[in-house]
Amino acid sequence: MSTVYSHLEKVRQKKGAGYLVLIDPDRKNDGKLEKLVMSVNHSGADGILIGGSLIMDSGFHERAEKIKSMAEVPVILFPGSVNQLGPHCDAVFFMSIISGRNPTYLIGEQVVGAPLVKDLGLEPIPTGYMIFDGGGYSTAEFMSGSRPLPMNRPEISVAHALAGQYLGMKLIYLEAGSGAESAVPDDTISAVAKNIDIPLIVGGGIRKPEVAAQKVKAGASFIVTGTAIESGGGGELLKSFADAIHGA
Ligand code: 1GP
Repeated sequence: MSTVYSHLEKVRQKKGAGYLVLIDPDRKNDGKLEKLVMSVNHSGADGILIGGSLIMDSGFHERAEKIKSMAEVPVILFPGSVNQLGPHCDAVFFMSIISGRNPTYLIGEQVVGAPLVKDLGLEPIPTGYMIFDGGGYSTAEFMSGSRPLPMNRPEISVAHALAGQYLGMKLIYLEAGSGAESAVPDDTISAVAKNIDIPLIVGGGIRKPEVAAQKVKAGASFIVTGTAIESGGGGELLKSFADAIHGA
């Protein structure tokens, strides 16, 4: 059976790296969803992530359904909490915040969510999530109550990513936080990429296609952008991101 994980692996093998666009199914994107998903469909991006650290109303699942119904690429749930689990996706990043020491986000939410993932028949993709200090107090950091990794100590990041791999994670996600002032630095990405054998996702604070390409050259297997699409960059910007990432 073809899985979303095998799709991601194929993208990585064929294109060198992939582009995932994050759409936050929050009320701030109400009324814009159709345009956002159409832009992604026509951009050459390899998948859509849906999720957010904090959702400000009860419309998450309705918007997720809308996104899934229009998407022409796989939709992966990137949940900020167990409340975001639902049927409107092809797979879920089954994440543990391995950079933190908060048991709720290391194993607590996962125990609550696992039976729901099974009941919904979702494909879980075990993902080691590592939050960095991107220069401000990010929502992900605040909501998870976890201390972020320093940007300037690559050896600490390598040790965490290796621990994630040895625990059986299938992906490692280096997160600077949505809208971060600074993206995860190239030397940290390359140190981690050289030491692990599983795909490496990098996101947070990547605003320009050339920066995305630089992160791929450093060793990222997938780039995530969220703010870029929400800030009105439109289809052209997404296409430039996809081209830069695939061409790097
Ligand atoms: C956040 O990594 C993603 O979880 C995307 O970040 O919104 O800064 O692109 P941006």
